[in-house]
Amino acid sequence: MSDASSAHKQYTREDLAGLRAAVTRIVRETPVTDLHTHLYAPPFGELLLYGFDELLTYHYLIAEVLRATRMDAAAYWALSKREQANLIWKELFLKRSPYSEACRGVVTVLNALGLDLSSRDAEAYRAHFNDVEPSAHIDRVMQVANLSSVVMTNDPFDAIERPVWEGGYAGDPRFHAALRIDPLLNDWKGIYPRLQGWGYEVEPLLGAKSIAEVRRFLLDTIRRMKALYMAVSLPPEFRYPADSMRAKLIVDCVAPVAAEAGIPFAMMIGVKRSVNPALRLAGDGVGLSDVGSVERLCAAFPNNKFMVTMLARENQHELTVTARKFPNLFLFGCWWFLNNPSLIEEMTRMRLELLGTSVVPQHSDARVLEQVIYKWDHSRTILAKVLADKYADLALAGWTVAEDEIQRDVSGLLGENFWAFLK
Ligand code: RAT
Ligand code: ZN
Repeated sequence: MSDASSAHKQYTREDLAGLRAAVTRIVRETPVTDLHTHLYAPPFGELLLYGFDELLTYHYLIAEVLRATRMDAAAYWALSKREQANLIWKELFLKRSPYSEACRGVVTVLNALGLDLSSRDAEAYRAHFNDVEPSAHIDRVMQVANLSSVVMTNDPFDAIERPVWEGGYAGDPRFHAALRIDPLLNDWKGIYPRLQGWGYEVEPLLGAKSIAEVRRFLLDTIRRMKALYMAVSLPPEFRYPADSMRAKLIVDCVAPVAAEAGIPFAMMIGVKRSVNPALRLAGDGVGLSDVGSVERLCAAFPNNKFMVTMLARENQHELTVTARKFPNLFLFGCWWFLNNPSLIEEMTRMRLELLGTSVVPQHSDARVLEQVIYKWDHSRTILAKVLADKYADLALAGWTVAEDEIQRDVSGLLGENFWAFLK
């Protein structure tokens, strides 16, 4: 940590190497709020995934092994989890070099946890996680990754989650909640009978009474979860305005509730679900989305806050320009297929150039606990590189850059900007 004197250290064009070293150190040492993950606090039981077999069977790696081997997906799913992990280890780490981003992630994690990579011994790696106690393991992993807290993805329709919330879950300061409403917005026909079953008087056609009841359901759930935001993933065809049940639900229910509760509505746009259903979770694809719809929503609901990330690289420039026009639009993360070094660097550079400090450049989307180690390690390296270039450009332009100013900016980019947007 910097001491009081170094906090005020000033860098000019005479010491660009010192400036770069300071940026790198500060980006490494600043704790992160990870604003979108699929990790869960211990009371959610089996929803919290961790350990070697889970790391190896990440759906990103499933897609890669099925491609590398051209094996039948059904044959893969017939294997036990342990056999799947062993297959992936053999095919993607032993028979080939693991330089894809998802493979390299496993290497970074094993290395950071002190395992001997030269042995390439899957059994030894597996054994490392055998007797971990989940809560202590979470502490250790968060410490290695330097995270202060993570945001979960909480589905009120999930059969495992629901009883935890209903059973008076006490909360855990390491984990915040986010109310995920994909089923509501993407499958109204399947969902309204369940709302009816829970005592909400909704009808298929969404009249005035139903609208009030969906709002009541959302508000009840936000309050119970203490959700920081509501979120949905949307297909490339998502349009606003539109003559669809989804658009009606957003306009009549989600937006008013978000405004009333004072929380943002996060839209993750551009996923084509199940383009290859045989791959299950690994079978989703990407498509070009409509930034104009985001623009129109931000304009139509100036008192609402929107968080947006888009999946297609080709949407990023237009989306970033749109964020310049709407202070109620907050961009976050390099989502899923964009979470690769070349694309993270391109996007981060562009966002810092167009949006200055007002963005959160990354989230982990970790599905397995230890993944936060590699996702943040790899992203911090890129953020430090891009930021160092930006400060060096400033110093060359004649600005002096103070270390405490760098710290302020990095704290914002790694989480404080998100907390400020929530206020
Ligand atoms: O990034 C992923 O792992 C995807 O499978 C999804 O979880 C996506 O991030 C989502 O939240 O829908
Ligand atoms: Zn996700």
